[in-house]
Amino acid sequence: MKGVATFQKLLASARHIVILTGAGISAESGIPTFRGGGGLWRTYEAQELATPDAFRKNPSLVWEFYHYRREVVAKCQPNVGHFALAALQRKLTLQGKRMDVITQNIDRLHQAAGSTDVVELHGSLWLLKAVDEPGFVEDGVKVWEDRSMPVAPCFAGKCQPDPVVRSSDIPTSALPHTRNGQKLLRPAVVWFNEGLDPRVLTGAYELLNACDLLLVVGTSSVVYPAASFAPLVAEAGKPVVEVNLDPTDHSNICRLAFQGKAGEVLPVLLGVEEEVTGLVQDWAGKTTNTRPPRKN
Ligand code: BJW
Repeated sequence: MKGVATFQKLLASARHIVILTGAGISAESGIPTFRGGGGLWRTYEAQELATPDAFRKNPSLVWEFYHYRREVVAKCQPNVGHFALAALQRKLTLQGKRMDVITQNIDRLHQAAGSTDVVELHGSLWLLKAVDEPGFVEDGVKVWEDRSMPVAPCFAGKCQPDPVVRSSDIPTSALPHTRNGQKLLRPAVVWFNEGLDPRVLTGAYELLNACDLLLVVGTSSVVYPAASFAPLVAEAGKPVVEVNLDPTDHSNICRLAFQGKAGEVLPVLLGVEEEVTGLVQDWAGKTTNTRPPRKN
């Protein structure tokens, strides 16, 4: 792959590397991207449903969309691309360097692969919050990661992507509510026309200002504010490198742009092929040991 040696020189001289990821890194895990083929659910594009207006108009439809995605993501595993980033973070930390992952994804597959302190710009599919209120649902001590399936009985058998189905019109009272039943809950993700959590965004800018190398993986770089991150770093005179299946609007501001699947490019580019093999084997061992016994 042309440019690998140049990238590895940049990597070797960097003290603080930031990785910005988008839906493309999870594509090889089987999670559809937003703007590629397969981004439609029923006949809707994500942009039509991922808005506070859409939720206000039809909370049942928007919840069905997110519940379907919870079902898809729950069955997915981190892929080689996620493992390569986790392996690099571990390796750099041992060398006394720093690496941070800022992701636009809500699937938590970076964390599943072993990445730590991941900045989730757009929230998480596994957290819930009350409508029009700050903060997440907690269990009294900490934020509650809710992976229950279905998250409410009303969704059982209802969230299929079949384009003939429009909305199941589930009564709002049956949708997920706070324990006292008073407040309607929603997925704790950031929709279009909603501000990002200011603490999360400030944290991301601090990392971008401090880093000396930005690697952008699997994002079309069209959704703001994340779309402004690469230009910000490039304008500061620091190298930006892209890994994407296709060229993007930002390829021209990148010092290097690698075209290909993240799972194929990253292990070689980051020089972590051996470590990735180890992490994949560990994962396979863990999932084999924890798989419930088959019923037959
Ligand atoms: C592979 C691969 C493989 C495939 N290997 N690569 C300034 C200018 C213009 C507009 C705005 C602006 N500032 C704000 C806005 C409005 C809006 C916005 O950006 N609109 C644009 C569409 C123009 N932004 C907002 O509303 C944000 N809020 C905000 O800024 O608040 C202040 C404000 C409010 C109102 C007005 C003005 C200011 C919030 C944005 C929230 C985005 N939320 C979503 C949904 C999250 C929950 C959910 O998942 O349902 O986040 S939208 C969706 O897009 C999701 C993603 O995180 C995000 C980015 O998509 P991503 O990850 O890039 O995916 P794709 O599909 O686009 O690209 C995948 C890429 O992977 C492709 O390039 C493939 O080639 C590649 N790929 N397979 C490597 N194997």
